Amino acid sequence: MEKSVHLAVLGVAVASVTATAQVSPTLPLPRTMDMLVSESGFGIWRLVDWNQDNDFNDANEVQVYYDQSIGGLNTGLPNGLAVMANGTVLAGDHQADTITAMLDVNGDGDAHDSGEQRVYFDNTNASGIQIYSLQKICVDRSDRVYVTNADNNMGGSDAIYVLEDLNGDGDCLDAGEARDYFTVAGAVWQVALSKEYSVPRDIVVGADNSVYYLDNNSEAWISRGVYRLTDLNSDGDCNDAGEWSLFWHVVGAGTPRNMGVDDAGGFYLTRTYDPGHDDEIWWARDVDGNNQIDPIEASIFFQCSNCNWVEFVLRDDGWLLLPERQSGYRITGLRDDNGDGDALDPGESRSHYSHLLTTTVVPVAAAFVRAPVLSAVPATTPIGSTVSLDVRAAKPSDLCVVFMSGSLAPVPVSLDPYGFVEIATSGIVLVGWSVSGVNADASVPLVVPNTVSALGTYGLQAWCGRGPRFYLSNGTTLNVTL
Ligand SMILES: [Ca+2]
Ligand SMILES: [Ca+2]
Ligand SMILES: [Ca+2]
Ligand SMILES: [Ca+2]
Repeated sequence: MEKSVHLAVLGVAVASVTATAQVSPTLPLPRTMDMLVSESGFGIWRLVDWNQDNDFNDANEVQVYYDQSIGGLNTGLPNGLAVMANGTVLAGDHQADTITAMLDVNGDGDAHDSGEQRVYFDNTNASGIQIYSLQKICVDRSDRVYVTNADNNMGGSDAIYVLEDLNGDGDCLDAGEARDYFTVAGAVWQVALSKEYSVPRDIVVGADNSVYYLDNNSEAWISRGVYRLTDLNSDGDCNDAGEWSLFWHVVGAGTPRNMGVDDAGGFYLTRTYDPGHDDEIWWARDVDGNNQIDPIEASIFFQCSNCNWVEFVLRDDGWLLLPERQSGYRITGLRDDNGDGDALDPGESRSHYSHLLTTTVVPVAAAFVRAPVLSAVPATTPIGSTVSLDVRAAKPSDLCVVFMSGSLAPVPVSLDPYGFVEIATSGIVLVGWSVSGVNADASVPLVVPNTVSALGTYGLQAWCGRGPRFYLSNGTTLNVTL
């Protein structure tokens, strides 16, 4: 069904209609733009590849997004970093166990201005949820925030909490807005052995809409690896029978540290062999659909004898970016260009950032700013009808201008530093413009002439932004029929 395809593209908006809506399993990764990198005791950097040479080493490419000494709210040790659908940046502090929300409302490139930062969650919340050792956060397609908590002998439980701003006031401090999503049964500090029963660490939402978290305990009691959480009875948690299962048992010496998931349901897992920092990335996919990774389904994607990756993020163009603290501060990019299942071939790994070349960033966590997304609703329409060209911009109050030409471009054309022109570059016409609302949504109507000469397929693309940062959306098509 064509319509469901477009609803899927607009998955965030669709899924927010009802809190329990199940989302199509074919949702793409969010379109990505600039890279955000958090630094302990500082805040958030914004890395912009202005000259689009696939690195962040050129002039002005390392910018301050949020300096806690200017913004006023401390981001502390920001272990968790995630970006919501309307561009709000969330930073989870591992020390104070708070989450700070930041949004560049006035479009000047930072989140220092009045009203641009607020407490999104802390332990004063009216729901009574107490976080003792915030590990990581992630956001699902309905803007629900998942938080991993490891008690680490400081109290509380090894658990996953879910935060949801039900009253829309911009935080999750109100009653009922934070709740237990999953508690690891029996997970208490093992006093006699001074060991953790479990350590929930990284967390992602999979292409199947299940939540996957990495438990990197020492395997003294329960298996180490990736667990799959699926709320089968839709009661809002995964504590019921059958809702929790070991998805990927990670055996052997290397401690799993971070993970990511791609559009095709592929899982990436970094492993470290401290203290020598021989790091590896493993890739796996549940090919036979038995809801677990069998040994034959996992293989090595990359290895490095002198790495210490602290984070792992996937960009929508296929690059995996790995910020690290080892032999200096750097970001390595990996991409499997020859499709053989690894990034070990010549040219498949390259430096995207080195502190030796530009401003020093000491990375803790990373995430991407979302790029604008355009869809025509419906994408197939008869002559004489009106189509809604829906844009999800990178943030509220962005100008969104929609253009059209006769087709998509055979090959996207780079337009530094604004992304790629994905529609045919001859015969481009202006369709219209709009300004995104508080949810970063904008809509431009297109009236299709009621004439057979309008029949055909067209290419459409949006140009969105404000202040210094404009960016092109994806290209999409409109098919006009009788
Ligand atoms: Ca660059
Ligand atoms: Ca600002
Ligand atoms: Ca609220
Ligand atoms: Ca349940």
